[in-house]
Amino acid sequence: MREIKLPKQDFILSLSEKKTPLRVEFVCSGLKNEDLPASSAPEFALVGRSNVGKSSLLNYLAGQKQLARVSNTPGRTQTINLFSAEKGEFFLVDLPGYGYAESSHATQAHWEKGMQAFFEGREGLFAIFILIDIRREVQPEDESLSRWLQSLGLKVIAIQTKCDKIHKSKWHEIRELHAKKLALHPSQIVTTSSDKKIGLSEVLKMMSGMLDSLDKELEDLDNDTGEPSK
Ligand SMILES: Nc1nc2c(ncn2[C@@H]2O[C@H](COP(=O)(O)OP(=O)(O)OP(=O)(O)O)[C@@H](O)[C@H]2O)c(=O)[nH]1
Ligand SMILES: [Mg+2]
Repeated sequence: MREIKLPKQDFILSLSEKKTPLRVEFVCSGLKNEDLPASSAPEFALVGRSNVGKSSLLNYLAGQKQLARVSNTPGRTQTINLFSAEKGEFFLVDLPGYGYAESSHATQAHWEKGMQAFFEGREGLFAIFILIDIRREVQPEDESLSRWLQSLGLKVIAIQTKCDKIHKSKWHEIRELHAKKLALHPSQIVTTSSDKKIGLSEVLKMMSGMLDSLDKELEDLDNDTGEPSK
């Protein structure tokens, strides 16, 4: 992570106040870490069950319709897809989903193996958005993934998707339930709808907060080792 260029404080501050979509560009796709260019800035990955709305969220954040491929058929995204945001200040990664009914044990095992290597080995990766369909209960796979990612030292935030499908009066209660299952605080959950364009500024605020705490952690590390801080 030390070779990664962090955004400057004024950029992080402007991100926390931003109300418009990000400038996002596709960089490349790959099946594994080695297929991707080396990390040059902090990276956020979108992870979650197939069909939960990862690619739709990426398109929403980017204010574009077809940047990432969206489909009704689970299993649409099959590769690791890297996108640069705000001219390379940070990166977004759209990942294949897990846990759709038709997938075989072999497919699931393959997902786990491929993703494990990615999460453990990707140098710039520091933050994960776990997406949960607001209408669904948190599944055991989501739960163990959240705990495992946190144990790797990655920052984890949950994003509830498709909130247009549930009346607003229920959001608070579901947020508490989802948070508990995912071993997160309710303040680490954002409620969104890519269809109805709800939640963009909250997601950007979360990103800004995560970048800010990464900046502070690296500064503390530098101070601990006696190296001059940035
Ligand atoms: N109502 C509603 N539907 C949504 C929303 N977001 C995504 N969808 C729909 O959910 C389906 C799956 O969306 P994707 O974005 O392809 O889901 P994914 O998580 O990328 O799926 P995989 O690539 O298969 O893992 C599509 O039919 C989307 O139109 C939302 O906010 N509201
Ligand atoms: Mg997808």
